[in-house]
Amino acid sequence: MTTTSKRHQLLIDGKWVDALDGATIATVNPSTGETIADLAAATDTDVDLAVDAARRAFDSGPWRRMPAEERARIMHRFADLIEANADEIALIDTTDCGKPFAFIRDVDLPNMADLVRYMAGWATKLEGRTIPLSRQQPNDFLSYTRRQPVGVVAQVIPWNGAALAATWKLAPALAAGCTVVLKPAELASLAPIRLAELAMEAGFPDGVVNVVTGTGADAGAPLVGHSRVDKVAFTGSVETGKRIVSAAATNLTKMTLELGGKSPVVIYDDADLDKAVDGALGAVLYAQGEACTAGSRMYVQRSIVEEVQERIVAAVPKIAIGDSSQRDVLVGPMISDQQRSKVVSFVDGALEQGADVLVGGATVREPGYFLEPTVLRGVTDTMTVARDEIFGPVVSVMPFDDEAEVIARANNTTFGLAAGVWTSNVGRAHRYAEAVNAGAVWINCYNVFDAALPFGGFKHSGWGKEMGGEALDSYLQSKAITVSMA
Ligand code: TXE
Repeated sequence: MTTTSKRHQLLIDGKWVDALDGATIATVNPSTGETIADLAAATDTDVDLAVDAARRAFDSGPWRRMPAEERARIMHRFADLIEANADEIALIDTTDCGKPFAFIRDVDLPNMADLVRYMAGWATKLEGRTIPLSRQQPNDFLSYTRRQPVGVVAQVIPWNGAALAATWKLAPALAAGCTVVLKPAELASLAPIRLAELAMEAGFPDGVVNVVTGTGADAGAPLVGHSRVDKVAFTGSVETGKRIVSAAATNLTKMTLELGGKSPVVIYDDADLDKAVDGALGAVLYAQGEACTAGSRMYVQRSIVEEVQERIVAAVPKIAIGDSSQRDVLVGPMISDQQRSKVVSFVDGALEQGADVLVGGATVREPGYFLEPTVLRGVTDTMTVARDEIFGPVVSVMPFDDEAEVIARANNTTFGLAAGVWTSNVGRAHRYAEAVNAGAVWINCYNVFDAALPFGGFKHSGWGKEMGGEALDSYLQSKAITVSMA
């Protein structure tokens, strides 16, 4: 523990408390390797208390019963507080998870405030329908639907962009009238904790937002398998996602999942190459590749491969790598030494299989967990580096010849989260968008997110959506009510 260490607690029923057994885990700044705080390490008994608090707040508390306008007003106050504390939240998050400050402050924070306000707007518009019964006279029965919150929600989030992940989860759940137990990742819990403090300040009633920090095994597993939880919302790896689906199956808990990706980015020979090369590098290097949308397969039309590679070789050394809290840094550290080793092993594996490094590849600046942006060539679609999620600043440049071929190769993956294409041919761009199996498609751009735009994957990339009206649907259930008018 350093002198700057701080000890953080669990939020249960509106109070900040230690774990019952007093256990803590250290959290580290990946830019320096230094311990920056100690987190309360929850276990099943703490999780029980948090779920009980959320249960009480849902079953008998004021949250779901208050007029929707009041719920919206508290959410608007929360959004105001997020905005007022944006610099601080961004600094906490970058120091904890290594995502560059500029991306968190200038991209994530505005989106977070927008999303809380967008969802606050929905709180007053959760309308049902009146449905005429098809075999009855119009005046025999009146049938209508009401939309009601699903109940207590367990939300388990990862470490990459923890402030954003927490907000994507909290905002729709709260707007719907659910109560929440949030389990941040053990590697990056500080920004979610700060957000929870702001939520309390905004005036959410006790027990509506609860936070249990701790490991996946000790805090996450008992939470997602809990019999008094009505829905689980998870973002993280496919492996953990599958484990959570199995754990929740016993109670038939409802589930949404935002899992990994292996997103293809296609550059046609008619693309504006200044924008395309910049955009395609940004697609994979955003947050040093620790992003679920990372465009780690770059398909380049054969006639321009040489030129694109020359541009990449010229561009990559100019990218600022360093301490993620510095405003001009674009590539920060990997979250941990273990994550960096995992990414390096993808590169080593590709080299053993016959690929070579076009540019980058070195680990840099000990003691932080830095890795140079790394561009590979000579990669084939069957190599592990082209098939598995890397979650690091590594991309493979792969030539293609024609449209049918590149669409088939883009879709030759178990994932389906995102896809990009750069071309000046409008028809070709829309044909790609139609054919590619991905929940988000970006044409001549990448990683454009908006509070109103649903985001979520096909295939092994997940179930359900974040943001947009569709995110709200998974926190609501509709009830059909029929009245005899006889
Ligand atoms: O993820 P996990 P990890 C990928 C990425 C990374 C790898 C491992 O490739 O290298 O996953 O990262 C909680 N029950 N992604 O181990 O395990 C855990 O505490 C309930 C991609 O950090 O998925 C954390 O809060 N919860 C991904 C959260 O799950 C459990 C983002 C995510 O951890 C649990 C993150 C359990 N049994 C990693 N086990 C993306 N694409 O966005 C763990 N957790």
